Amino acid sequence: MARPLTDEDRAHLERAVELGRNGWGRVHPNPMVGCVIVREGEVVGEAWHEVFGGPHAETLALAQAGPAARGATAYVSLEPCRHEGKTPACTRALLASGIARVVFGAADPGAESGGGGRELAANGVEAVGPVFDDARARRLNPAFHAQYPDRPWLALKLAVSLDGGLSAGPGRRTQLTGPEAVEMVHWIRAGFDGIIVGAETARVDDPLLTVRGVVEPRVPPVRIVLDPDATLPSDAALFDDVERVPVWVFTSEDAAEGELERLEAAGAEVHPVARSGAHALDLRSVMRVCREGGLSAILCEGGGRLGSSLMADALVDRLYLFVAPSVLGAEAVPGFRRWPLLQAGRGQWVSAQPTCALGPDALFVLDRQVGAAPASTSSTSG
Ligand code: AOF
Ligand code: ZN
Repeated sequence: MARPLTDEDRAHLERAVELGRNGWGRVHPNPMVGCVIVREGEVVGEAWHEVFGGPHAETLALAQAGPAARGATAYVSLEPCRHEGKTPACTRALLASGIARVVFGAADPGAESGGGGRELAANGVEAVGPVFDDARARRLNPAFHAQYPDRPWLALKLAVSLDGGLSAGPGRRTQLTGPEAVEMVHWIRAGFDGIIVGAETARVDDPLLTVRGVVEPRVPPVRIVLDPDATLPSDAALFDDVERVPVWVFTSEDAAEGELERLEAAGAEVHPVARSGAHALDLRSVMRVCREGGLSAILCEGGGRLGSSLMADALVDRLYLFVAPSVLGAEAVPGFRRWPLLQAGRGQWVSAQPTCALGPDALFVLDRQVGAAPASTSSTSG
């Protein structure tokens, strides 16, 4: 019979979650997982899943603990796997070590990897979990738990002024946030396998969209541009290091053949999809192609029109909302253009992480509550 969790148990489990976060950008599409081993109140092992394909958190923590694992408690942020994947099953390693008790946070939903808790219990280990409900599990490893068949898990990054503006005026690049927020954006990018922008943003900002921060992603995210009329210039900065980091350009199926060839010659992988209206692409088709192309988590970085369309189509799972303490005034491009639609029951947003101060700016991380997504409506891009 499993004992109820103490405050100490919960603190060790939270520490395991915190350790797991060190895997951001490195373990994707695997989940981030941390493990703490405690014997008689003393921590004898602490580790995390460090890189995709590498040893799991439990294996590394057990190696640290050595013989001290016998009779100890292992706290793991995810249910220990029971399958032989790229690495041996963690349930086997835990059983072999003589661990007496395992407390795990989230359930592993995998058909083969899941069920480790039951297997441990059947073999005489006191197994406690899942301690976290589905909502907490999704907040920690959203793309891993979402696994949508027809689209990637999608986050939208927005930086707005106090009065909700994106830039000082149409076609004007406005740097709203400070260097701390910019550094955070590079950290966020590292955990995604694609970064998507509209053609207007690609033209006006001429961004690189590469990751240039403290975390070097295991696989650099693909740069994706939605460009219905195939107008992205061949000398766009995106193409500078296209050999290292791919560029995908989505155009409409009726874009001029010569322009598609020009973009391919510049180094782009071109994906023609159906239009939605005169100036937009069908976003669901774009998402399907991304998913089929192996992207399980993508980050949209603008512009306002694309972000609003993704919101209107209920395709946004997470918002990274940066708010800068400036006022842009009446000429500003509004960040929340079509957001009133959300107020008609189109989604509830809940805080996924504590709000954080980044120099003068604030970052809110909000997740759409599962089950709050309505059917798709219109699509546009820009
Ligand atoms: C754990 N501990 O640290 C992680 C787990 O291909 P593999 O062998 O690396 O297995 C990947 C799967 O294992 C992954 O999809 C998830 O179900 C689980 N991840 N499990 O016990 C860990 N990273
Ligand atoms: Zn494992």
